[in-house]
Amino acid sequence: MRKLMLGNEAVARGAWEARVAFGSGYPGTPSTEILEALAEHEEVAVQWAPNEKVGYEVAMGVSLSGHRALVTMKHVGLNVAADPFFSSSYMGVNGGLVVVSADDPGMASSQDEQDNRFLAKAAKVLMVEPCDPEESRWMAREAFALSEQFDSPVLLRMTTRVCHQTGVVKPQEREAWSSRGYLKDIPKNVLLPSHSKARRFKVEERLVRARGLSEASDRWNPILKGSADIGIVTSGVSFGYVREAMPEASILKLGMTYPLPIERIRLFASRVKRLVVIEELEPYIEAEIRNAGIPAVGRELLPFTGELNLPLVEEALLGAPRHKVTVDLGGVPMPTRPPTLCPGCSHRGMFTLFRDMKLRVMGDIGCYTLGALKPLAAMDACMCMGASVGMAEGLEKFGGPKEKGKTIGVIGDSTFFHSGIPGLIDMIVNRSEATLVILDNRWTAMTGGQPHPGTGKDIRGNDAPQLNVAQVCRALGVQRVREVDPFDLEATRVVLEEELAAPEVSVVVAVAPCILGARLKKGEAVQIAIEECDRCGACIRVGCMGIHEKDGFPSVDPDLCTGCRVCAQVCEKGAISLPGVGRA
Ligand SMILES: Cc1ncc(C[n+]2csc(CCOP(=O)(O)OP(=O)(O)O)c2C)c(N)n1
Repeated sequence: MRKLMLGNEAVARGAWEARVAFGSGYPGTPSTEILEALAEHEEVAVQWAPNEKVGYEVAMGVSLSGHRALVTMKHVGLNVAADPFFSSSYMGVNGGLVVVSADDPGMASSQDEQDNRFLAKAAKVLMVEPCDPEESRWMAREAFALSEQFDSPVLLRMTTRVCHQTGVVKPQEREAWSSRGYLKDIPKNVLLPSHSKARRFKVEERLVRARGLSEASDRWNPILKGSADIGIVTSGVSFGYVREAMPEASILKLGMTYPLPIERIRLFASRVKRLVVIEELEPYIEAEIRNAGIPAVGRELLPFTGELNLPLVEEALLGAPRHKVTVDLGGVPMPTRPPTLCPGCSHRGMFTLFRDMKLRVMGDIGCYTLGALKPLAAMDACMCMGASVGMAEGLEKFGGPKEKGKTIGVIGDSTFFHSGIPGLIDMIVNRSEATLVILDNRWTAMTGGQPHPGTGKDIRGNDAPQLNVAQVCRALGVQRVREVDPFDLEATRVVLEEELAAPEVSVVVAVAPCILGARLKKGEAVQIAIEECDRCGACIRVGCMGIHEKDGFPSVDPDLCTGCRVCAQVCEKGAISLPGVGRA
């Protein structure tokens, strides 16, 4: 039987075939669909974690129980989980543990382009890299056995194009595998320095054994014999481009990229006139090859940033591209679709206020990061998940007396549960006077509407325990916690002003569900009394697709407008209203 599957779905399928008992992770493009697909198998326990570190640690506990576990995340998620990732390398596993890192070359939806192959090497964890959905299936499946064979977590390194390509997969029967049972082993599992020193040698021993497999395996690291004029070493999605650009070449396709089979590469190199390495992002493989004294080129032929594609690889190998990446819309230019908050988004009013109140806004990652874009332009910084809280604390402390009461941190609710809480604790105990706004829209909206601890749903949509953001803040010790309706601009402004003026840490929780996540019915569109409009443009500057300028006047698109009335509230002339409700 064959099936069309997304790379991410194929990973879930492979894990299921390997009888994985448990899957965890935190959403993040391009990894999110893996757990969602795994959750379709009722017999597997699947859950979202509040962050990647916790997801990793729960999976590690499952592994200790003797069962197989999968944990998924995007590349920057592995930074969050780096502590258990590095340490678990010393502990090893009981039931197989497979860690998916979905890297994002080209930064389609990420703040950086880090190449996590270096993290596998730094942590001394085995790494495999599929090139398409069928490989994603079988590599995910086999990675569990590898993990047990070498007593190591295995990093399944995906990239955007592998995660999100659809291809033919050959699903197999499930393995006959059952739990190994819990094994108490204190010297192995309690990482006291004295134990770790012994484990350190075990790590090296296992890498020697794993290198042996990597060197010998035609399955993991196949050689495709071709012309002796050129030999290409490649891995992951780049393999597809190489095959298409130069089908006649000899190719060493690396599926296991840590440990690298350096003697296999040396032998391959000795049989060709010229060795070229085609890999996306950093020269990870190439550097190892050159370090081993094997002459090779690669980096100088390729761009140092972004995804590869067929024309780029053709240019590198043939001197000029033979294909172009084009989308033929029959002569019609491709419309641009700049990212923007949805009509009816509960974040828009808050950012309109931030802008109009001229606040210094330390932002965070989520849909609301779009508040940094024009016409709102109401976010001054955004670094990584959870950072808004600490950065607001730091900036407020040293922002200067004239800016007192002007610094605000803004964070989404999923991000608050992910990594905002320790920052808030820091604010409390270090006597910060900054104000934190938590945008409590009840969903992890940015990544497609996954539930989080404040949603009250689990990954399968069943009811789940629900944490209340304001209660959590009060329980931590914040004395000033206020809840507001972010669609009521005036009331929210008053609360913001009061909390910014307070000489102690304060939290404002903006409670309004995500219109998409909560599947809210679109309300009736607002209407404009054009004769009262003085064309000041305030309504356009809320940055909503539902209202735009036409012939010098604002015009409402009734199909998009949800009737949220943010534009109505900024209209000083009172020219915008909901039918039957009267003016704002
Ligand atoms: C460490 C890390 N993990 C995951 C992501 C992907 N990601 C970006 S924002 C976000 C959460 C957004 O949810 P929330 O804070 O509730 O804001 P919303 O999008 O709902 O407005 C996620 C999961 C990331 N950027 N970094």
